Amino acid sequence: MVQILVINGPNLNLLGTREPGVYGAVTLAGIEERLRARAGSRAELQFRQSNHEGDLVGWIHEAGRNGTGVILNAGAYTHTSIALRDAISGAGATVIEVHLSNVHARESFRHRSTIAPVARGVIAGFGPLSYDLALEALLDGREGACA
Ligand code: CA2
Repeated sequence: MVQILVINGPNLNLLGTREPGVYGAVTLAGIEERLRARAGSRAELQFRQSNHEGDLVGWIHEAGRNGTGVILNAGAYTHTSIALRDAISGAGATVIEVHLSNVHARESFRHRSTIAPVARGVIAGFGPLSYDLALEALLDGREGACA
């Protein structure tokens, strides 16, 4: 069975409680529920969330060691963390970077991602569907890889 680790970073535990205009009304538990329904028997999913950068680094190392694909919403660490970038490249983890919002339509500090260059791909702007699309991309494998 394909193993996939879904990692959510800082403040994403607040989803559904504030800023519905930006992130919608969905909770993290709601995202987990719909992703599990979509995966069905095609993949075994693990969900983790932390507000601490070191936790995310450790989980990426673990995924690299185990050959587990990662769906990563690193939250604001996306825009700041060289440690996360180094963890992904150092561990050799296959990571798809996801965002609920279209970060490129927001403040300019959200346009830059430290992790995008070492991610397998980036999906942003589709709300919870961003996670579903990342799941499909991981399950599809590397055949369609571009640049
Ligand atoms: O759009 C995304 O998924 C983001 O990764 C969300 C991050 C943001 O820093 C990125 O630029 C884009 C923020 C997550 C915070 O989520 C909250 C949810 C509800 C209330 C407050 C924050």
